[in-house]
Amino acid sequence: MVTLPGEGRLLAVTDLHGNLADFRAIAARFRSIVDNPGPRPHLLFCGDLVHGPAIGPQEWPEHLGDFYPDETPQLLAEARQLQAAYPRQVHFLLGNHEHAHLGGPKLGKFHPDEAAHLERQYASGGFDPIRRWLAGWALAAVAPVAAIAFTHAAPHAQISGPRDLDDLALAGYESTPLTDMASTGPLGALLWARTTSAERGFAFLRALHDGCRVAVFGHDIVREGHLVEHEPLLCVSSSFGCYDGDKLYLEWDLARPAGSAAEVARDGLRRLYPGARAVHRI
Ligand SMILES: [Mn+2]
Repeated sequence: MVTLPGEGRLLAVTDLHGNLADFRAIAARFRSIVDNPGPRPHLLFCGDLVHGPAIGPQEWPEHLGDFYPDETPQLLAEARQLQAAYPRQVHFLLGNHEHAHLGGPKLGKFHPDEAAHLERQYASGGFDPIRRWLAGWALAAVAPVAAIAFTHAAPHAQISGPRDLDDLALAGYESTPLTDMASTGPLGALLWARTTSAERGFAFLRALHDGCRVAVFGHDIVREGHLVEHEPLLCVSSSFGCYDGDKLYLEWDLARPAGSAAEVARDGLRRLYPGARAVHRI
C-alpha cells in the first residue's frame, strides 16, 4: 500500500491502456506544478497503463471514444523515467492488465493474449525488467488526511487491515475464469470488481485506514468521465473508452479532508483536455 502525505496536491488518473497522448497530458500537468513553492505534488496512476486496442481509425468503434494508437512500450518507458525523476512523488497501482504479466488470468481484449502480444514487442529478455517493476506496484493507496483511498477496481475486497494486502500472492491465477476473478478473494476483488455495496465499500475503507470516507477507482468505463453510484464510490474514467473532452482526472489537496464521494467529484474532478469538446457534462 502507498501512503500519501497529508499535504501537497494529488493528481490521480485511471486506465490509460497504452494511450501515450493521455499519459503525456497528465505528466505535463504534474510537471507544470512540480517546481511550485510549497509541499510537493504527487501523481498516482490507478492501474491498467498497458494493453490498448489494435484497431485502425477506419474501423474504430464508437464505444471506444476518440481514436488512438496503442503505444504501451513508449508509455511504460516514459512512466519509468518520470518515476525515476520523482521517485517519492510518482506512484503506480496494479491493474488487472498488469496482473496478466504477473500470474493473472490471460486477457484477450484486442489480441488472443494481451500479455504475450506486449512482451513480443521487446527483444528476448527485454520485458524482464518491466515485469520486475510491475511486480512492485501497489494494490492500494491511502491519503489519510484527505480520507480517500485509491484502488484499481471497486472496493469490494474483504480485508481486516492494510497488512492483508502485503500477504497477497500475485501468481497462480493463470487458469482462473475471468468471470470468477472478482469473487476469488481480496486480490481478485481489488483488480476486477466493477462495483460493490455501500456496506462493503465502507468496510474496506475502514480496514485500510480508520476515518477514510471516499473510495476512488477506475477499471470500468464511464462515458461521462465519472460515476458516484452511491457513497463511498467514485469511479473515474481518465482515458480509455472516452472522448477526449469527457476524460477526467482527480486533483485534490492532500491536506483537505473529504467528506463524501459526491464532494470529491464536485470539487476535485478536472478535465484532462480542458479545450476539447465535451460530449457529456460533468
Ligand atoms: Mn481494469
